[in-house]
Amino acid sequence: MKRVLSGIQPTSDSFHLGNYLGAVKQWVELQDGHDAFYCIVDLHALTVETDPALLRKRTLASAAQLLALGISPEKSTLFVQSQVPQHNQLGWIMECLTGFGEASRMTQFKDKSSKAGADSARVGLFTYPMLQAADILLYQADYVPVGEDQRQHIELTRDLAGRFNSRYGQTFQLPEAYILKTAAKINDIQEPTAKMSKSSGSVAGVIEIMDSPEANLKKIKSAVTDAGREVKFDPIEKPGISNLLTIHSALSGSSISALEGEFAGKGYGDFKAAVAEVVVEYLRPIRAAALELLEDEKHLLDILHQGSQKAGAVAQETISATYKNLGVVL
Ligand code: ATP
Ligand code: LTN
Repeated sequence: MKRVLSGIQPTSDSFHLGNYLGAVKQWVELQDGHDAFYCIVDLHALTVETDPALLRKRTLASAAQLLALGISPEKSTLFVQSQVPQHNQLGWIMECLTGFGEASRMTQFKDKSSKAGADSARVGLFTYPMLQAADILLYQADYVPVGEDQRQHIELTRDLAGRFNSRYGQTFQLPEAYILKTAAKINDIQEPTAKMSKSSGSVAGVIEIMDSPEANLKKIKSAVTDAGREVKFDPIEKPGISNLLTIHSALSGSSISALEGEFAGKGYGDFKAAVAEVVVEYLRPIRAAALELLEDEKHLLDILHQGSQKAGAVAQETISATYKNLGVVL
């Protein structure tokens, strides 16, 4: 069976529709027929200022949401990064393989460090992609389901794996990014040329899974639209409407062209009301399931501990092989 690995940061109380459509929806689909590992990457979340009580709360909330969205602990291994210390061990080795210039070209680092102000950005933000490479290579993953913004990090991971293999002997599987064309980038609904994001963007532009149905209804009805009045997919001229078409299509399963036909001759208001209905009804049972899961903390912790044990066993095999090939005395 092919291996799949992906990760998500517990940096917010709620995942958003971009996280779900760009990544987690594919995680759920790939559970069938693949050996899947899904990781809540709490160490990555430390690259921004964190509060201990919030980190704990958000890690548990992430687990509850992933389960509510359809990740099954029977089908896949769901775990917490910090509970598997081999991630730090391989992370260091990846840092020692990466060039300073190579790391400086990572666009996520450039974006996030410029927002923080170059001097206050953390060193951990700079080495973030090397820890991510370790996450992936530890599990010998074939596929990494992510949104478009992560493509460069997966390319770096492949480069590092190839470099290690050619210097020290075959050790790592070269992973492939698994990115859907249709939902690779969901945009902010208030600023439809920017990515919907947990850490930036206005609250009004981000559709959160844990938001109340009423709040999401209101947000979508106030989404920014474009000039003209035709509901047509045109990301350059009509970024707002195109983003809403993408969201509707991904959740309802109707094709974009069928939706264009359905709303021909109707105004933006009718269209936004329909998008709101689809989103709110899709998310309603998911939010309820997540809230219910959050009431039993022990059950969530049990699932995560079991996952971390399974993950740790696989990770240890890779670390042993890596150390042996490096010449570390064992
Ligand atoms: P931040 O904006 O704080 O970096 P994030 O919202 O990008 O956070 P992550 O935990 O970094 O969330 O990402 C989890 C997964 O969701 C990744 O695979 C990422 O590519 C995907 N993703 C995030 N935002 C979007 C989006 N707007 N459209 C599609 N996929 C997305
Ligand atoms: N960098 C990713 C989160 C992430 C990840 C991973 C994704 C950390 N480790 C391993 C895939 C595989 C992000 O910012 N979205």
